[in-house]
Amino acid sequence: MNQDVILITGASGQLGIVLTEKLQEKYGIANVIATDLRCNTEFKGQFEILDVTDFDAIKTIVLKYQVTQIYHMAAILSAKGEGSPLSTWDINMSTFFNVLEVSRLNQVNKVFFPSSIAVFGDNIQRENTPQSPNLTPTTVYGISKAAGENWANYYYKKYGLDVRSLRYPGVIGYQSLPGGGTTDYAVDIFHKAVNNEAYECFLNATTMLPMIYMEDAIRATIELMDVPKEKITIRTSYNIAGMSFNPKQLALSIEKSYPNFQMTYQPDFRQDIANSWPMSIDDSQAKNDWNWQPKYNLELMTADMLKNLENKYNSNPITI
Ligand code: AKB
Repeated sequence: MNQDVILITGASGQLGIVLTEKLQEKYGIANVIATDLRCNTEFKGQFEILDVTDFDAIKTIVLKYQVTQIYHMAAILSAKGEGSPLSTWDINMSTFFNVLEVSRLNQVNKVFFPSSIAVFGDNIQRENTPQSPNLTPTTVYGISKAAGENWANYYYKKYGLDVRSLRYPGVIGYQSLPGGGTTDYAVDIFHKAVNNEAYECFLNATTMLPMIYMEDAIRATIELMDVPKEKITIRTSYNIAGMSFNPKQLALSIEKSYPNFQMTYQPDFRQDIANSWPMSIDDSQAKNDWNWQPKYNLELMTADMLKNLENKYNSNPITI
């Protein structure tokens, strides 16, 4: 079997940073090409500056390294996207079209497309949201992800391009910071807690949302990409679940280790976005098709986040 060569777009983003490291472990550092508009200063490995809106620039990198798989992680997220709806649509869609077309025309054999719980919207069953309800997303990010899922399916059916996708819940990790999402509070809160600072939450106390720990999110991604093709029955995007909680429950979980932790609530425009999203997710299709199983619940995630952030801040004190 020929060695796979992996290209990651958005490699300096919240998931991209961690995914790049895991893929380097799996495929070897020389076979993973991380790309983004900017290079993160601590990055080790092969990096190329890449603007994914530039078709020729992607093609050049794909040909230069003989890329066989693309993980397309670059996107503008839900909250940030609302500041500039039309350019968010343009960027999220044109980058994905570029990745799909470059892949189809240049023998890239697998593509990963991250979708999101943002594809759901008003009128869904919000508890245990099923795999295939009517998708009526309320953000431009959600609209672009729902459209992207259908294009993934289209490229698979029309051209046989093996595009695979997950609908990520809010992702929580200590390794990197999120930027511009509605679920970002669930990461920011930990940084404040370990620095003994209070946190003002932009969602109200009872806003239940689906979340997943970074370790589980990355493992799900790599497991899906490794599954034999014939096991994949969903060519739009798989629901995956980790845990579900609201800000109050998260604060209580943190208070077990930080009894003086203070949280206040000042809901802003992100509250309306969160209100249109599921509270929990039915991921039975992913469980049936490729044995998906999350490992982290609220308690395990909180303990691991606190331990790792305490180490991080003790060895390199900075504030956010
Ligand atoms: C966001 O909040 O926009 C993202 C997501 C759930 O896709 N974290």
